[in-house]
Amino acid sequence: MKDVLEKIKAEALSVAEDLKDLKGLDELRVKLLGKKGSLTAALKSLGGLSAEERPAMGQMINEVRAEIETLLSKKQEELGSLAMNLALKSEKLDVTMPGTRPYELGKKHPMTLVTDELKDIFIGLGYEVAEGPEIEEEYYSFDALNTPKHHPARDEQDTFYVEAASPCCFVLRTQTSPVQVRTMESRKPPIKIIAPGRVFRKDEVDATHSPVFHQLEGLVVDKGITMGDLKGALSLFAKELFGGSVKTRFRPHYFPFTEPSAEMDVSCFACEGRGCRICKGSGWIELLGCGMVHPKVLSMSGIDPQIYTGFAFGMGLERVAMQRYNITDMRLLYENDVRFLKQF
Ligand code: 2NL
Repeated sequence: MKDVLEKIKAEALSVAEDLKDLKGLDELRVKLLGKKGSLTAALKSLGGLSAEERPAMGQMINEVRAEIETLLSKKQEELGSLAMNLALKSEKLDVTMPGTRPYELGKKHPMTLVTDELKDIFIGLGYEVAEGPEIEEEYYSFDALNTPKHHPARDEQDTFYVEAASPCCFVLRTQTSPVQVRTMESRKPPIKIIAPGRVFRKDEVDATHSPVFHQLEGLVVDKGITMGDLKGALSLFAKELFGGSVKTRFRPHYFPFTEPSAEMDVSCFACEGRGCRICKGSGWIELLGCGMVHPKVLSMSGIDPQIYTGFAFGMGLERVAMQRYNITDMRLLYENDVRFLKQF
């Protein structure tokens, strides 16, 4: 009996020594202490002993059981912390590591920036934004704007004509005015709109010209609109764009679609009117063309010039962008060089 117990103990020790995981430990526990385990078998065999031998042997078995239980629980602790350490190592997550790179965020093009800025200013002054086609009927581009057939602005030298198997002739619009003509045709005054968009002219590319550029025009038509409203609205716009201390002046000019017509200058933002390189010493920078809508233009679009009057204006957006961001060559705006674009 004693030998059997020694053997069980020795086996327990040697197997426990080599245990790698908790599963093996459970198997060992069943093998030794389980219902069919070796120690239980030893306990059962007590029945075959004499009454004198039994208590001593019983005590011995209990001692061995206690020893084995201590051994197993120690082993359980060891294996448990080993498993925990392994898990901690393999499932370690460093939250301070840089993440996977997201898509690089783009930037707005300087043309988009100025267009948005101007739109915001005019929306703030109560204007609606209108849009229209870039390929436009000759009628809306010229006739409806009091620019008759013989007018130099219709010269094929100045405009792209689009050949089309159609009764009317199409051109690439040279200004966004056709958008406003279409608005006058389709609605009754009061009309208060701006039309930003892409326009086309047969210009050679250089530092200040491009055959494709952008314009923003505006149109206000209502009863009793005067040149005073024009000057007030456009001076307010200039102050919003360049700051409250900017001055404006209106010089007489000629446009076929407005009468009277003017060009508006703003006092130079760089030298505040003293005269510098940017304003070429004059203290003023030309910003836009404007005027009172020609009565013929109103009546051609179905608005009675005896009842309604209006003013209109137009400006090149590339020029505004170049002034705003101190860009000296217009071509930079179209080349899409990321080194240039990421500065804005
Ligand atoms: C400029 C000048 C201008 C207009 C555009 C306009 C539109 C209608 C009727 C009358 Cl529907 N006028 N537009 C008026 C004056 C000037 O543009 O220098 N643009 C780049």
